[in-house]
Amino acid sequence: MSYFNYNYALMRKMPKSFEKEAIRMDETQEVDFVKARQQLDNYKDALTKLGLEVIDLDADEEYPDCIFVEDPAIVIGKKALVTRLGHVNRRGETGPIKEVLQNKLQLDITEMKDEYATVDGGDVLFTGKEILVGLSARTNEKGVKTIAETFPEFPVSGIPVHPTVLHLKSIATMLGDGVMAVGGSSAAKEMFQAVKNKSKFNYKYVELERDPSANVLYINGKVVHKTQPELGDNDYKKLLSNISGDRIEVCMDEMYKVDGCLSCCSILINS
Ligand code: CIR
Repeated sequence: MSYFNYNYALMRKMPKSFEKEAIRMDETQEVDFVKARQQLDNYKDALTKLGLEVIDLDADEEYPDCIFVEDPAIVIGKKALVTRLGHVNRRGETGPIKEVLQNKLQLDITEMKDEYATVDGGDVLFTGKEILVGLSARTNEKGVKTIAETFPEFPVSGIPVHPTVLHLKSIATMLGDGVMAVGGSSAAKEMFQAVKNKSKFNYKYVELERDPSANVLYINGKVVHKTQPELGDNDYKKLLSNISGDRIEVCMDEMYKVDGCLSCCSILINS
């Protein structure tokens, strides 16, 4: 059984507050709300085309970043860990997510109890064999410990995240079974070295020039990746030559202004 086979995706609609209030590392970035919402709609269509049933939760104006559902819960197989998010303003995003995972999808739920532990799902890279967890401004050692306790069937290793990078998955995701895409900035290269040193299994690494190119979705043998203008010609060619199955391109440049990427807008589930 592959852990990358899914039949559901959990998403959340975009609140109007996203435009002005979504947290961003570069505060000069201005979001075009109409474009951003269209990009989220296109993303949902891509998941639907891949055969997933998309559960699309209502927006919550109180939580401008609530579309980034990857962060409030980690789902592996039939288990879900509802996180204590690293950014205090995002902590209230978990309620409706937990409700659906528990009641509709019948997953086995764990909630983070330790009031000092924090995890953002964007730091949690599940390779199919082990869990690599970014130690970042959002995810701490106690959070890594909670992940290890929740998923004792997998080795769990902490990977230092460079201060200029938001999450581990901002620079690395799975592109196929045993294949990892990684970004090429100097910060990403440092993190990649730690991934190679700390991981317990060997992977094929597809090294890309741009960090955002390395955030892809691998679903049911197919890949969702960004568009050629976002990737640049070299990364576009390299990605295509490393994808054997079907693929779908989705533009996420508005999300990127607030540090969002492809993986952060859904939780992929097999239930
Ligand atoms: C934040 O700073 O929390 C959001 N603006 C971006 C979160 C992106 N999440 C992710 O990549 N998993």
